[in-house]
Amino acid sequence: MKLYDYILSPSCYKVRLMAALTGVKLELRPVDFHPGAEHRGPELLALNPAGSIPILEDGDLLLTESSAILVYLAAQAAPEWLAGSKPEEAARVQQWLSFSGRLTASLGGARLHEMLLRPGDIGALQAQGIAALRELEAGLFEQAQRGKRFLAADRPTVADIACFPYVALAPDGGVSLDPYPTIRLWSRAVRALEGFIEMPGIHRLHELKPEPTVETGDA
Ligand SMILES: N[C@@H](CCC(=O)N[C@@H](CS)C(=O)NCC(=O)O)C(=O)O
Repeated sequence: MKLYDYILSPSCYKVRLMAALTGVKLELRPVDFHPGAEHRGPELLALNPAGSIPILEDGDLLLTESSAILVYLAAQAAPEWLAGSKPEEAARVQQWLSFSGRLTASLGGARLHEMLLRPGDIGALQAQGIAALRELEAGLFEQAQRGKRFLAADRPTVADIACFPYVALAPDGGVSLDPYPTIRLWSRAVRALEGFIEMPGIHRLHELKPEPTVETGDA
């Protein structure tokens, strides 16, 4: 399988991470995203008219959209990363896959603005990012109250991988993760997964600081 990839792209990293966690071997085809904007050149636009990466080729199959690619890799190599047969779990996986697009637009947009000087209303992007992080914190907190450490189940699914990178890199866009203890716990759980790989700015769990405490209330 060939991945059109850029090392600093969180969306491409989702695919590299999923492949590493599920033992899928990828051939990486580096894209000159910056400064070359190769993803907007004729060769890549012919593959993905949306002008974005990642793009995955597997024989005759061409896939765009990171969430679809995650589902494809999991279905091929590790179906336990997909939703199981429980209707609520299936719905939650879809909910967070869809939600991950908001993280890309808000936190990802703020990061592009801060790192690559992309034009945009940084205040609005950060405010949308913070609103999304609050939702994520609430969702994970509810899961914690049910004794579950991940977004859709008590095991990681494609939904966690879809949401994780832009959250972990939020500080690159000037958005702090300090107010979100449940998100930080979840991030630790993801970074501690067997087979986890890093990207610049996201490190595997090796620090020994005490875990943040989360009050789960009496209810
Ligand atoms: N919905 C797409 C979005 C991916 C995305 O935003 N990729 C970025 C790189 S991290 C990109 O190619 N952006 C195009 C651009 O900013 O010009 C997906 O999930 O695959």
